Amino acid sequence: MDLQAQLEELKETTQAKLAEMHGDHAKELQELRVQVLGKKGSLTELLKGLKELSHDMRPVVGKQVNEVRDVLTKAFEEQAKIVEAAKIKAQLESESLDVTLPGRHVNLGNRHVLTQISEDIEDIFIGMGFQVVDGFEVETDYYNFERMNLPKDHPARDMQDTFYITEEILLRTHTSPVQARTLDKHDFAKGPLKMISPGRVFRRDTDDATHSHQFHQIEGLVVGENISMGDLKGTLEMIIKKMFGEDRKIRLRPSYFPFTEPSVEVDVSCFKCGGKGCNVCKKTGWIEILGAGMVHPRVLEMSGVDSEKYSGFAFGLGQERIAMLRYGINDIRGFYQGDMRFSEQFKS
Ligand code: FA5
Repeated sequence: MDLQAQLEELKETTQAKLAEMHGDHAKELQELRVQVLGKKGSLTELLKGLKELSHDMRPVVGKQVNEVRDVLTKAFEEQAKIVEAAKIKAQLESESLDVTLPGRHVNLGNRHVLTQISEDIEDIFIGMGFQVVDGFEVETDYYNFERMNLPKDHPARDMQDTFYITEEILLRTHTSPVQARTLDKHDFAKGPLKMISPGRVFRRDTDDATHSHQFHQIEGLVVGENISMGDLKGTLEMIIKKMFGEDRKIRLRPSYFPFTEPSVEVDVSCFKCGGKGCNVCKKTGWIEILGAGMVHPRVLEMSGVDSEKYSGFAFGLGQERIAMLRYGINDIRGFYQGDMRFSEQFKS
C-alpha cells in the first residue's frame, strides 16, 4: 500500500474507533491519542516514509499528512468533550439530592445546670458592680482555716473535715479563703471591695439527697466604710427573690461561723412539701442554702485592713441547693452522674 493510502486508512480507522467510544472512556481516549498522534505514534511512523518519495510527491503527501493530523486532532478534541460531559453527568447523577427526604437532627449540647445557675448569679452581681474572682480548689491550711479565724485546734474545724494532700495542703472546704486572698490585695483608697467567687469545694461529708462530698459554692464579700447587717439582709433578699420568685418564703437563723460575727444561716421553704416536712427537707420544711454574717474584725486585721474604719459582710451559698430549689430536683447526686436524661431537662 502506498503512503497516501496508508494515511487515508489511519485516518479512517482512527475516526471509526473514536465513533465507537461513548461514555466515560477518558483513559482509552488518551491511549489512542498517544498511539496515533504521539511522538512515537502511527502518524510519526508514516512520516518516516516521506524521504523515500520522489521530489514531486513529497509536498503533496506532506500536505496530506498535515490534513490528516488536523482532522484527527479535531476529532480527538471533540471526543474529549463528549467524555468530559459524560463524566459530569455521571457525577451529577451519583450526587443527586432527594430534597423530599426528612432532615437529620443535629443534637446541640447545653450548659450544665450548675454552670447556668452560676452564670445567672454572676450576672446579677456584675450588674451591681461586683467583680468575679477565681480561687484555688487546692488550698493551703493557712488560707482555708487559719486566715478564716480557725486556728489548728479550733473545734469548728470538725464541721469541715476534708481531703488532705499534705499536712498543710488540702482540698478547700469552702470558697471563703478567696475572701482573705482578695482582701490581701485590695487597695481601699480606690473604694470598697465588692466581689463574688464561684467554685468547687470538698468535704468529708457522707453523700445523701442533699449532701455531696464535692459541691459548689459562691462566695460573696463586701468590705467598705459603714457596711451594716442591713446591707447583708437586703442583698440576700434581693438575690433569693430574683432566683426563686417573690413569694418564696425565707428565714434567717442565728448561727455560728468563726469568720463572721454575728452569723446567720438562710433557709428557703422546701420546694417539695412547701414547708410541711418531707424526706428532702428532713421533715423541717426548710432547706438551708447559705451561710453569712458580718466579717469578723480579726479576718480584716489579718489582711492588714483597719477594722475600726472598715466593716463588711460575707456569704457563701450552695449552688446545688439553689438549683434543687429552683427546679425541684430531689437528689443532689443527679448533678454529677452525667445522665443525659437529667442534663437535657435544663436546656437554656
Ligand atoms: C460555709 O461553707 C461558709 N464558708 C459560708 C459562709 C461564707 C458563712 C461567708 C459566712 C460568711 P456552710 O458549711 O454552712 O458554710 O456551707 C454553705 C452552704 O453550702 C450551705 O448553706 C449549703 O447550701 C452548702 N453545703 C454545705 N455542705 C454541703 C454538702 N455536703 N453538699 C451540698 N451542699 C452543701
